[in-house]
Amino acid sequence: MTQTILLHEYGPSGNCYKIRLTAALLGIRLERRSYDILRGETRTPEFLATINPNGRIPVLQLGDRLLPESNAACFYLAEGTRLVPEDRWERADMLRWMFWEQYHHEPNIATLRFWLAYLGAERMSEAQRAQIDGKRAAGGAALRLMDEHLASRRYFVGDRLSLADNALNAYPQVAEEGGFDLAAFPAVSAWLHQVAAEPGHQPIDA
Ligand SMILES: N[C@@H](CCC(=O)N[C@@H](CS)C(=O)NCC(=O)O)C(=O)O
Repeated sequence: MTQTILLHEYGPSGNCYKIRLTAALLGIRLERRSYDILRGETRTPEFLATINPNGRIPVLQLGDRLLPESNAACFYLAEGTRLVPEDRWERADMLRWMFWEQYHHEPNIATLRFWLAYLGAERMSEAQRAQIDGKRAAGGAALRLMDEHLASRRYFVGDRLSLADNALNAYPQVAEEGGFDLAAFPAVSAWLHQVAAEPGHQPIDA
């Protein structure tokens, strides 16, 4: 790809990291533009009108085309590469894990991390405080399901790294910031180390 690819992002976000990780593993260069979500920089009229009407990062930009949603952006970068299985069933299975990540994993593990480690007790609303226990239980269930899946496999899909591993690799790296103890999930911990050893891999806080 010769065209400049710009990532609109917030550095600590795991959703943004997934895209940086995909690019790093594939040797794709990304330009980066940062927004402070704690200061509402993705909610300004200008951002909503010109970058993403949904008021969130990440957004991948190529020329005047804009692609929100982390997993769609990863797929754009990786289609036709070793990170997307050639086998039709495995490709669908990869998507299954990426959809699962967005519905069962990220809304619990990432949200709790954001509330506890970034928003902090003073800025948390009553409604958010009331959801902490539920998110901790649901995030623990998601990590347990991953742990059971990985107990007998090296990768989420087939026998090689795919976008499913990328998508699920972000938030477990920092799950302890959300109060999750990774020691309880040994297969997830081993898989995190294994993915971290992939050539080109960068940690979330690089
Ligand atoms: N489903 C979206 C989630 C995007 C998202 O929730 N982004 C958060 C940061 S990780 C955000 O921009 N929050 C700022 C806000 O909601 O104002 C994706 O996967 O990209």
